[in-house]
Amino acid sequence: MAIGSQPLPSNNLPFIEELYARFLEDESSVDEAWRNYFRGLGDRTPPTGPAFAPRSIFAPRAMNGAPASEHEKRLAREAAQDRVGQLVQRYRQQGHVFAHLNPLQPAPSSPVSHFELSEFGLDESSLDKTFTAGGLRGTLRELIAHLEETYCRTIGVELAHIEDPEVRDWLQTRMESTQNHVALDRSQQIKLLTDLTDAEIFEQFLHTSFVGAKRFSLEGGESLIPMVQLVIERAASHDVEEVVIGMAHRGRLNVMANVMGMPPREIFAEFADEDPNLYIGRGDVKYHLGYSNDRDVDGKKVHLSLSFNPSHLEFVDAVVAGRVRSKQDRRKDLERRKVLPLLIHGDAAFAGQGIIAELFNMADLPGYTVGGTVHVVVNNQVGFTTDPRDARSTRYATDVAKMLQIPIFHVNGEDPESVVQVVQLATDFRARYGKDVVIDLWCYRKHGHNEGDEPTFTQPEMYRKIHEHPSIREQFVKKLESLGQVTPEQAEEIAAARRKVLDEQLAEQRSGHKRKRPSAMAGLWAKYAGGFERDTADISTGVALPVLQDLAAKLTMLPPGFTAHPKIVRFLEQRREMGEGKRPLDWGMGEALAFATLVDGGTRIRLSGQDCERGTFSHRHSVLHDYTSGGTYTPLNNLREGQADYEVRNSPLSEVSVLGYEYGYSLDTPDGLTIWEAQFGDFVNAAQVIIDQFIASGEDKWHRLSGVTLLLPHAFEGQGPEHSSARIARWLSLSADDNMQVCNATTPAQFFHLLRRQVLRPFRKPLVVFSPKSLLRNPEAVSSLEELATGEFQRVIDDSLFAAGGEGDASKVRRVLLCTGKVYYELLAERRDKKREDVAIVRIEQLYPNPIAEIERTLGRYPNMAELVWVQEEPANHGAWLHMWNALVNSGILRVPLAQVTRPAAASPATGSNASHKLEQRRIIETAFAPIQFSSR
Ligand SMILES: Cc1ncc(C[n+]2csc(CCOP(=O)(O)OP(=O)(O)O)c2C)c(N)n1
Ligand SMILES: [Mg+2]
Repeated sequence: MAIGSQPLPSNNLPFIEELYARFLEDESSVDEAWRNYFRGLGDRTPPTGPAFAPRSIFAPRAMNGAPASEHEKRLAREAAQDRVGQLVQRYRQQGHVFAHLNPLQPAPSSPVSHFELSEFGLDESSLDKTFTAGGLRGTLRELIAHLEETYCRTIGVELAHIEDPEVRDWLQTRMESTQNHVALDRSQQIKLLTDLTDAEIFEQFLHTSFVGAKRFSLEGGESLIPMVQLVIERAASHDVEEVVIGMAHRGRLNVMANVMGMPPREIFAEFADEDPNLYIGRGDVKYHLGYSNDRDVDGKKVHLSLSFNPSHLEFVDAVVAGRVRSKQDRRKDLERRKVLPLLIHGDAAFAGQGIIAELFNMADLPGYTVGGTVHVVVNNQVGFTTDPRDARSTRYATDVAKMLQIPIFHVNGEDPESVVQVVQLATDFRARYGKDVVIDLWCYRKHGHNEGDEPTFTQPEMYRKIHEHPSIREQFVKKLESLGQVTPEQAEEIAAARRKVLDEQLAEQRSGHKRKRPSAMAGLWAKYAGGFERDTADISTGVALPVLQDLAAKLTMLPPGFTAHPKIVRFLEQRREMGEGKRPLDWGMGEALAFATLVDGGTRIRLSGQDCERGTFSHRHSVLHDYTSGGTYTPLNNLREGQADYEVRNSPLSEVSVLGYEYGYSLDTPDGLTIWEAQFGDFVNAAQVIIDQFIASGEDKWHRLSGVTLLLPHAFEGQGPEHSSARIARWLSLSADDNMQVCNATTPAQFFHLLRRQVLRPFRKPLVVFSPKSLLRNPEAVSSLEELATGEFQRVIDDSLFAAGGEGDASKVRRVLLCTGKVYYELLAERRDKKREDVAIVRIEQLYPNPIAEIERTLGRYPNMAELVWVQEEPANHGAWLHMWNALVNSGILRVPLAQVTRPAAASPATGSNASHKLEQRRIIETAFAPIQFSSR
């Protein structure tokens, strides 16, 4: 019926007519599916008549002169027609509910109709009448059979939430014109069988060769392997040149061996784990490692990267997205077609982890889109020991994806042909619309959560079925046998060939092959270094005065006809005066000149964070808005032809996904400055997993470097417990092995040099900056242009009163106050008030890596120092005190007693009362200058 008699989606008539007109002019201008359809129409006359007739929502009026009975008959016919239309719609919208998705349930014997005819006012008497509805034409019986086959077989599709009729039509046409079948030739069938065999044999081989070792077997979900292969192949046909894959534990080793092309002997060497000295305190487990390789797909090269991944489920997704965006930007692939992110999820994690919703929210944002991600949920219907009933409130594990206007395909993983069909639909959808797409791959988990786990404690019934269940490969072999495509001997040959390869690889490994974890330091990264800071020379980060003056002038010019906000006019005027040397530079100008000199010198910058275009504290104004037209202008992107890009993006209101994204961006941008700014530093703990699992430990675990830079506004200014502290102590407790740089600059010049140092040194480490709030406008926290023109970032700043050229006499100093950040200016004011020339104030601008040598050198300049006092405004357990105490004591440089002045240790970082804050702050400043009882005396 339907195909032979040309089913026609008619619910978007103008669209179809336009397509048809285009087809008549030039056949190649329309999609293949439409081309075939229109060709089938035959005589090339524009279609008219019932199939194209728009349906009226009004009942037609009686025609003049027509006999009443004719009119009534016609009304009845039209009413029945409408009811059939509703039935067609219902299949399209809800057919998935009846699809046979769960391989552990028997396939239903095909019913006539899953929907009750009576619900639509129809009955069996209509079954053999002909209808035209929803673009389909045939008897009701034929229509139902057609729709059952398309929507209720082993593919269930959700598209009712998609508002755009063109998108729904495209999907419906693709599915209904084939009844969601795909014709596979023998070579494709053999390829599928080979992939399934590779997947199964690999797990069996590990099972017997490394008994009891954890591998998170893919068995029960082997279809993942052909599915991923097909995504890559289909993507290559759409000219995708790179695929970045993010996935968790389940089946990861299988993907490494059978998709990524990692030699199995390398995986076996990881299992053997023979050298206990190799990774003491370092490295990661084998099912977290990354890998990359080139694949040849029909003569096209596709580069594959599997991102390393922590145990924390789903967080890598944000990192993959950022990596993809960086790769696209580097290729200038602004249509975002050439690099494809492929994320493989678990059913429980996908439904449970909130970062999934955050990422879907980012999917279409101009600053974050990656042109669509292909998501595959390996839905084994269990999460560790937890049933879906206890794991989610939704029907499907994928329901969160319905927040986007994208199709969700559910497929029974035991129907390889359907697996091929959904991969084609999904990958073509991404290529056509540049949006995400989700495949929910229904399968089961043959063993427990890992190989040492007993699943029948908690899922006895399910596992009774699983134990009796033939593998996907066995079932597919049977099917191919019945089709006469393969003999049992041929199927066994494929398996034997695979076993032979694995045997050889194991023999190689056992005969002394040493594991070679791939180096992450090739290609783009070859020029950069991690390791220890002491191994990297400092470089001068000054910029010649005339260049600074020229850039300052360009930063403050507006294009002709641009009307700036009156306050912005004044802001630019002040910045111009700073550039002309008529005014000292404030913090914002220090930052703007750091950015300007970098992009002018060819270094790309990406800055993202909540409201960072203007800046939370209105100090940045990177993007200017025309006061009359609303147009925008970004001075940092208009410095000169050929400059590097300055990309600044207001982010969605999320920390964890955005920081993960920017970290990912930094992984593929060693030659650029990638910055994430928190609204207030206090909120950074919403991204704690990205900090602990990636930023702090990525180099240790995976030897992957990142220069991601975090700006975390921090200081005690009476704004309460959640607007005061970026929790310095926590950052310092994560600091070891020179894993990151933790800094607290106090002048615009220092910030300027710090930002430039971050990208101009070949040393790549994450940088955490406790950035200021009140200092942004403190008239003392200023610098001169000359300070930007010469020198470098100073890890420790000596007291200028006693430094060369200062008025003080260092020999009179008895007490040295060590501090970091904004409290310095308060201590300075107090010393001025108290006229205390016996107290020096030394600023620690780099808290980690510990600048012990610089501290020792600085303290050595005070020959009569008798007391060393660490002063901080944070409670004792929240600031740098414990870390500094530990570092100073262990360094052995202390010659005098050390004391601390801090707020008392506290559960919450700051008081909610402004008055209490002021009293506490006063006490700190006063105590810093008062006699102190040294406990060590
Ligand atoms: C954020 C996080 N919480 C908890 C865990 C512990 N954990 C590891 S695997 C797992 C179950 C995952 O289930 P699912 O997502 O369905 O994947 P499957 O193992 O079934 O493939 C859990 C809870 C984790 N790794 N990460
Ligand atoms: Mg699961």
